[in-house]
Amino acid sequence: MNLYGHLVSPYVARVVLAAELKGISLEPQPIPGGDLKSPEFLALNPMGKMPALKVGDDCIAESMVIMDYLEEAHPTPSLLSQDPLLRAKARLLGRIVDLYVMAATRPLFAGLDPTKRNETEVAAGKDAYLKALSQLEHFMGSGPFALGSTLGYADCAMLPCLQLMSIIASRYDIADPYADLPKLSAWWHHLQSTQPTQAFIERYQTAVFSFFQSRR
Ligand SMILES: N[C@@H](CCC(=O)N[C@@H](CS)C(=O)NCC(=O)O)C(=O)O
Repeated sequence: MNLYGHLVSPYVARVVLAAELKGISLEPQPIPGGDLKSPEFLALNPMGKMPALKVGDDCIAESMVIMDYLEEAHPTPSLLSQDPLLRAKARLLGRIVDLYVMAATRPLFAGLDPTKRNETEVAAGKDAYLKALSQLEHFMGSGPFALGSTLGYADCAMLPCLQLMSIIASRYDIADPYADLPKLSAWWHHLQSTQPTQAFIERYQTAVFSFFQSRR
């Protein structure tokens, strides 16, 4: 298997973390053709986005689908509960992150460049981000991980996206996005103080900071 993409993408990073928890070494490889829109890469993945997972002669896209593939192709250790409702909740938390936390906050990414900042859109983006976090909080379990006592699928789906968004939010004076969200707050503190997530958080932070540095 080959995972194409760069760790700075939270969608790539969640797959890397899920693979690590399964004991599979899946380090991101350079994009074929050197670019997401190169003919070589588009022939493999016409979505033109990272990650893409090459399996034999085939290739699949979409990070949560790739996580589901890893779960089914390498069932042990499982990152999902045996309980169908908890499995659904794990996917729901990932879906909320993708559809609401990440998608609704595009203006915050765009606004990092002050010349492109639209204050009205940024204000709406901040509101959408905080609202989506409270929706996520609603569906989380009682801890210490996203859905109980085991680090799993939901934690992988959430962690890099929320970490990246909190770094970006800090540029907009949101010092603690989880201040009024006790479950998310406890979850974030727990992941920072336990392995293997502590090491992963440090690794991901390094990738994000060096990406920002390279854009200066
Ligand atoms: N829904 C996709 C999102 C992937 C995505 O948007 N990746 C970004 C990098 S963080 C990308 O490749 N963007 C390039 C583009 O949209 O042209 C997934 O979960 O894999």
